[in-house]
Amino acid sequence: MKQFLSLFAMGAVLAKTASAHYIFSKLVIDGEASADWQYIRQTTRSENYMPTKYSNTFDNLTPSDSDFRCNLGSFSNAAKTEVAEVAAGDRIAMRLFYDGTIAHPGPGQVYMSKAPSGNVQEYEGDGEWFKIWEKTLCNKEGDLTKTAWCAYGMSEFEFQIPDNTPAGEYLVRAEHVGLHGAQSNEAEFFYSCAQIKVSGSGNGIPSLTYKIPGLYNDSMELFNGLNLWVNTVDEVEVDITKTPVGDDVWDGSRSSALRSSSAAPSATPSAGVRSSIISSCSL
Ligand SMILES: [Cu+2]
Repeated sequence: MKQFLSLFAMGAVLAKTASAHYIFSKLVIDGEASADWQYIRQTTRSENYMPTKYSNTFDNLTPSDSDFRCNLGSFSNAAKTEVAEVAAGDRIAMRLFYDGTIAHPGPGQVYMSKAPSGNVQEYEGDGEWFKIWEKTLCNKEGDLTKTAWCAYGMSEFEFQIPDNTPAGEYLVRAEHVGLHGAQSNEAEFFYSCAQIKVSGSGNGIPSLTYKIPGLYNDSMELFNGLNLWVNTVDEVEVDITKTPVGDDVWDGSRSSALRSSSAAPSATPSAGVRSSIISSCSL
């Protein structure tokens, strides 16, 4: 009976791995992985590893919804999700459920957002987000449908909390976007949020911030129109630059220069412009 059960459990794991889908569930601090959902808000989806898409959706969830912040229903689990203590400058990682690996081509990024009240367990993520990590094309001669992308094959995203990050409680949102269905508006977004408390005496100010939802829309060719089997690497790079994926990451400084494409009096010009483009898909 025991053997039967373990074979059954193995089969379940294999079935999930075979779906090629994934979600970040573990936080890694000092090389030690947490339990699943200990520090990362668990989604309430029945199949938690399924992607969020603009069309042909699962659970009716799209990147235009407020649950695009930390995944469907996850705010209902915020209070029971622990808050990990880290210092500004620490390197940490967010690791995939079932020790899966990323099996889709596309960029990976990590965003942070400070809980205005000081308590991240009560924070819905409706404030300002800034980007601290980005991986796009690492091997431009490689296969655009696979290994050309840095994140392809990764089992975790490892990143540094910028040195000058002000102390406080934050959501940390890791995201991978599979672009293999972008030609039919079916880019796949995989993401979830950790809850952390940053210590230190940092006084940096992120130079470019975004709202979620709002930072992406399906007028962006990268997510809707790009065809990895047809387009050239140069075309992919142009499409990247027209989205937040192409924006510089915040390095922790107080006065990092705004990107030329978003040079304007407001601190968040491109986010504002982006959120004014109304998605044509609002399933
Ligand atoms: Cu997929």
